[in-house]
Amino acid sequence: MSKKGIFITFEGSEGCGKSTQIGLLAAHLRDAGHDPLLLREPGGTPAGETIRHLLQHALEGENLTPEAELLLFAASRAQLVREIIVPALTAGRIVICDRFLDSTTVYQGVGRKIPPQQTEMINAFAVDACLPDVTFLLDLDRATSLERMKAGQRTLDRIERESEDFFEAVRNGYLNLAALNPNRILLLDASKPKESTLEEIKNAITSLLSK
Ligand code: Z5A
Repeated sequence: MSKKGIFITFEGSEGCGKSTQIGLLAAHLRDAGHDPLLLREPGGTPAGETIRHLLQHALEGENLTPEAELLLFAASRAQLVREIIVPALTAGRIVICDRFLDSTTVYQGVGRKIPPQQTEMINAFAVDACLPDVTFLLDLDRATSLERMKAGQRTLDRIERESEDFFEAVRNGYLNLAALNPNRILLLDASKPKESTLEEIKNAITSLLSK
């Protein structure tokens, strides 16, 4: 893949503020004359959005096994990478994705306890050489995350109905992943006011754009 653009991903537990920060960062980039492409996972393509519905809301998805769930997230990602992300990066665009392969490593690998070598193999097959340049990990304790989700007042999807142990494992999984990938993953305290988190993100992007 010959790549000229910049690939940015956001990760973290539900309600940690990914969509909020993506919106603020996109506005900042547009003010600076860029035209960022905003995507989400699962989803972002017609096939991916259908897979998203099956994974999160459809009755037909209620009894998905961990293995089927892993493969569906990977299928959505494989389509998104080839149909949208690689062409956009090749055209020089800034691509911002709400979740990417780290979500699979953590939710299916750590949360669903699928062995790491299997999640890694499927992740690698799905993305080929398309890896993020930078990943912002918004870390938030479970209590605050639940408060924020309650304030949003929406129906919980299939994964959001998981146990507290599952979400504790997910949070720890993300923190371990950040420790293992210090050059790519920037760990941010998402309990801070949104403006202060945005400042840290803007600083990191400025240094990336100046390279
Ligand atoms: N999943 C998976 O298992 N494996 C995979 O490979 C992939 C995904 C790709 C997708 O969820 C689900 O799929 C997710 C992981 C799984 N499941 N879980 N559980 P989604 O896309 O439907 O939603 P989400 O990514 O989990 O989170 P979200 O609901 O979109 O939340 P968010 O984007 O991180 O947060 P937000 O909407 O920006 O903020 C939430 C609220 O907090 C909102 O009212 C804000 O105004 C407020 N907020 C934001 N920042 C602040 C600060 N700093 N202070 C106070 N309040 C704030």
